[in-house]
Amino acid sequence: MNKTIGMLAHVDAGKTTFAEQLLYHTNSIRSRGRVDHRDAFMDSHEIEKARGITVFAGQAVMRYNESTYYLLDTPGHADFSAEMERALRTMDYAVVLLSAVEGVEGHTETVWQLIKRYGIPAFFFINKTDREGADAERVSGEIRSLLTENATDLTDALRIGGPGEPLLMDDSLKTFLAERDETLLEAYLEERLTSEEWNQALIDMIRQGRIYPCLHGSALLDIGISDFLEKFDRLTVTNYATQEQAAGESFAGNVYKIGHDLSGTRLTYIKALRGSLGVREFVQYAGKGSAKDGEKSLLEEKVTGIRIYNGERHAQADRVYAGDLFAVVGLTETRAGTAVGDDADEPLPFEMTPTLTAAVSFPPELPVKDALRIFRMLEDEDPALGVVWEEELQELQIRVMGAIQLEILTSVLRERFGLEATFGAPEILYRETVAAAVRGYGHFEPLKHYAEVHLEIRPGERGSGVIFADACHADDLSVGYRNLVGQHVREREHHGLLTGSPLTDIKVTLLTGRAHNKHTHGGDFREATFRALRQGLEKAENVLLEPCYRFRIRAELEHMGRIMADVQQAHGIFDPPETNETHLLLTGIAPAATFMNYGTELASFTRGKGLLSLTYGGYRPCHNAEEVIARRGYDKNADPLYTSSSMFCAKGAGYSVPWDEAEAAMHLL
Ligand SMILES: Nc1nc2c(ncn2[C@@H]2O[C@H](COP(=O)(O)OP(=O)(O)OP(=O)(O)O)[C@@H](O)[C@H]2O)c(=O)[nH]1
Ligand SMILES: [Mg+2]
Repeated sequence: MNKTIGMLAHVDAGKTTFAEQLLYHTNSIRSRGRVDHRDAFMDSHEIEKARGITVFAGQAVMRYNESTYYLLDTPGHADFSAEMERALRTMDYAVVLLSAVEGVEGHTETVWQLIKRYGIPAFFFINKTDREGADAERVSGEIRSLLTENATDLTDALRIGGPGEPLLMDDSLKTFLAERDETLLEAYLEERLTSEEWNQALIDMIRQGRIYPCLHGSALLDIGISDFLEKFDRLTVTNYATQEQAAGESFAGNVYKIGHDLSGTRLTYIKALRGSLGVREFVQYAGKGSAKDGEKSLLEEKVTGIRIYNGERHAQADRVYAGDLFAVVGLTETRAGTAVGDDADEPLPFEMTPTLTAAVSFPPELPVKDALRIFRMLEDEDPALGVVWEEELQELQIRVMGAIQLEILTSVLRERFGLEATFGAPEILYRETVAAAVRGYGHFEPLKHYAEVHLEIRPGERGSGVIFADACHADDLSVGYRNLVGQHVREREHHGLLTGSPLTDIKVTLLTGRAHNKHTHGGDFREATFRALRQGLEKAENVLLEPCYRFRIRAELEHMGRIMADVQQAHGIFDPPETNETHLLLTGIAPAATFMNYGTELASFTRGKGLLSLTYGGYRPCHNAEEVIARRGYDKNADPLYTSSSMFCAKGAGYSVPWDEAEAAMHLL
């Protein structure tokens, strides 16, 4: 049986140490490395060793009893949440680690929300029971009161019998299960279930996410690890087709990561969900352009190699099957988070999205195209990086989650590419949209050029980005030119008028346009489209948007007043607070700008007991738009990329018409 499992937790809970133990216990590695000694198998990158933290979701393979396990270790730092989320989505079962001293922490809550979002069954492991102040029972109580009522400790309540014999449950565990299942309750009261049947009920309830088993021990001192392994192995099942069955089915899988090996070979990491895939076979998937164009352009490419990664090393495979986790060579346009194969389901969009932007500086002697090539490669691996090259400003920008991510990027650039880059202070990534529909007109006609474009710009749904539609009559403009307008609308993120931030959540419709059969040249429609867009914005009510976080705050009741006042002060909004005798749960939405560092403040006045978990909450109208606009000092009339005026031609010479007169001068009505 193939099972993909992974470790998730707040930073430093012991994920990597725990993974190391599992590998050692299954004879997958000969000696136990240690994070503190810089020789942990899963923290194989230099940067990870040097800092003692996990940055990249590493993977390893182990065999235990009848099963093959693909083991994923994930980063615990919030700045690397996107990497964590990519790994999480491929897991059949998740293992959430907590420290028996610190208990549930802010990021544990974030991890937990994602586990629920993707419906992944999970186990808890309360680690570090060797430390002073450790209290597994208290932490298991915290899990129940803060995360899920359906968690139960199996360390003592479930005993391992002999090999092949069922696990033995004590009465408290049976009651716990029976309380959560009516048919089980009846059977329990009538005492008609065998041990095997109880085992099966437990397995099913875990798999359905109705029960979350909890175990405890010390990864560092190897306490409770073999117990965890045996119980975990017996209580988890997957139903991937057998190799014989899979061989007869068509292939489908999810891409969970893009990487490059040391020689620069592009790797597509795939989790196979159905069927099988062999070297030299072709796979079908939606190409890179698809996301931008809104329509699917299907690509078919040949698999030239398959690798099973285990730490830094890999083994070649000729064929892989449903449930396998592997890297494929030969695919050029795959993207993390998308499906490959025949009619595979498109996975959910990612939840973790950067809210900051930073400018990149690199040595002037490095040609821009070389710098761009490197950043495009990194963006290929981490699409959240959103690399933007502002040609006219000669500025490279990226999107990031936080300052630690920038530090790591600096090291990655130095070690992998020998590039000494520095980053400007990360700033909030604002965006702009329009409040109501407007029409924009653009005309471009210097001597021997010609293009005219009429657009409608209307507000779209939040989170929809920029959508293009073509409503132009075929008699007005040939399909080639109409497509060209669409391409220019989508080819880059367009600047808004207020701050020059990217436009979003708008629908741009081509109403009509005109070309000249002699004078229209390449580039003319780009000019006319950009001018039409800009002319429309001049007339529109422009709205500045800011990124927000969805927050969850857990704290003791006594802090309720202070916390609610703080949220209001930060221009956040909250749902009705939920309370029990001791604790408060407050959820809501707050601007990233005012709330991103609230965790530190909360920790200080709650003496470390208050928990803040932040996930991306989308864009909303900016709470201090005027202030931001003034601070940015963007001059809409001096943007080298855009102008809202149009060009007309008279007596053999082109002349410019300002936006507020251009509409009347258009050739088409
Ligand atoms: N006392 C004690 N220390 C532990 C235990 N498990 C891990 N540690 C220590 O805790 C620190 C963090 O351990 P890691 O395994 O790197 O934690 P992690 O969750 O992988 O951390 P990130 O990958 O950075 O999120 C290291 O110094 C470990 O030696 C344990 O059971 N007991
Ligand atoms: Mg780690």
